Amino acid sequence: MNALGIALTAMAIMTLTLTSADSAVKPFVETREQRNAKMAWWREAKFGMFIHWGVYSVPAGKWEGKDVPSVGEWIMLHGKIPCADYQKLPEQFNPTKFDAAEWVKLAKQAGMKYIVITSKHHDGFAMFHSKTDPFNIYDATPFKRDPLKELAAACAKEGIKLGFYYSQAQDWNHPGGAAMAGGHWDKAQDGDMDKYLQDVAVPQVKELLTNYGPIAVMWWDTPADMNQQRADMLLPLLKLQPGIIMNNRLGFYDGDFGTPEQEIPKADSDNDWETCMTMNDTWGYKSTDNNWKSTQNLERNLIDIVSKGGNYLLNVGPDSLGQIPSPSVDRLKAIGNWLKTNGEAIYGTTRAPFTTMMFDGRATMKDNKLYLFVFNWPSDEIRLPDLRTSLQSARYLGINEQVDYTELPGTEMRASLVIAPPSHPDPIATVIELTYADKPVR
Ligand code: JFZ
Repeated sequence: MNALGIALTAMAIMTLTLTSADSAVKPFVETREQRNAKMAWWREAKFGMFIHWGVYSVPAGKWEGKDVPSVGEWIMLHGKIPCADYQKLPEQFNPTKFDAAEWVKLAKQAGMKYIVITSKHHDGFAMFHSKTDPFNIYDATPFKRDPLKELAAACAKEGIKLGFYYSQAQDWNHPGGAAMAGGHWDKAQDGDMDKYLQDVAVPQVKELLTNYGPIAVMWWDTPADMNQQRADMLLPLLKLQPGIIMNNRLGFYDGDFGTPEQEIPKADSDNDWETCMTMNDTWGYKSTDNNWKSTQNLERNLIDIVSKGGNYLLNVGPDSLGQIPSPSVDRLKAIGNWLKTNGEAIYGTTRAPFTTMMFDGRATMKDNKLYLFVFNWPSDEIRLPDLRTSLQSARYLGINEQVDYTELPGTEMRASLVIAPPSHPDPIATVIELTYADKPVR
């Protein structure tokens, strides 16, 4: 098996542990009401921007002229790059095109309600002005700016929630930091993990939760070698941000939401979850990766996820100048455009009252409304299962046409519905809003 194969196997094993509701312990004591209040904005939001940005955007997938077969942000491990060599990269990192306001505007234009950005990935390089350690974008680069400060200000201005990704356990550039998929390869990495946590992770998370205003999400990652005692060093820091929610990758403890990665779970569940996904095949920028998913695919993923009760955290990987790749920008703008007319059927909705669809599409609901998303129309008509309430009206959200529908007589209040195709279906999904007398349940 090659390096990528090994990494993929390791990831497949991790999927099992990170997406299943295992025996993890609840990290917080809270009532159902407190939890619902805390999760309310996130459940309403549905769609967020993930940003993987770090000094790995400088090599951008290539080391000594050769392609390193891995995702961009894992280049140090898969290239077995010595710490001393990797630590020279920041000298070349000067993202003068970085514009926090532009990124936040793009997220907003895409219809995204929150941003989660890598504050420190597994390479140990802090993307903020950390007083803990000079291996950071302010002290170690010619850039001399703190992008997270700028992003926090721009988010506050535009009403976008901000979350931080922080690789708490895996750190290849600090002695004692954990490493997965092959372990350590440089003597400089030898050290004590508890000491690393005490000297690096704890003070840095404290900085992140103190110096950047309101932080909505803490997005931990790869809990290699974490145990209760280690998690307990970090968990209390969340008290610095009342109302903050965290994912399920701290280790030992359960999180507020699950993190299926690059996949949309099949089963519906009442738990909160967020699918994170790339638009091409890498999280961190890679100059050679042009395997972009289509707008239709990304948009239908959002619909699929929301219809199953989840959130979609869609990734961008800015380059070493601080630019979001233009194929990502184009797709985000197209998605936002579609959401302008169809967003009502997405934001603040919950999963559909039925799981088996009788047509090629999905459904969501909100109060007394049911939203149908028809991906592909059959030549004749689509049908809906019986619901325990009566239909009052039907309209298309995105197309200017009357819905041609017939209610089939059923028992009282249990009519099923037949809808004829519109003359101009939407290639992403034709959205129909059905208004009922009551909450549409089966
Ligand atoms: C992790 C990181 O290693 C990766 O670089 C990226 O940041 C991604 C969002 O998260 O990768 C993982 C973590 C968990 C699984 C797979 C990849 N998993 O549970 O399958």
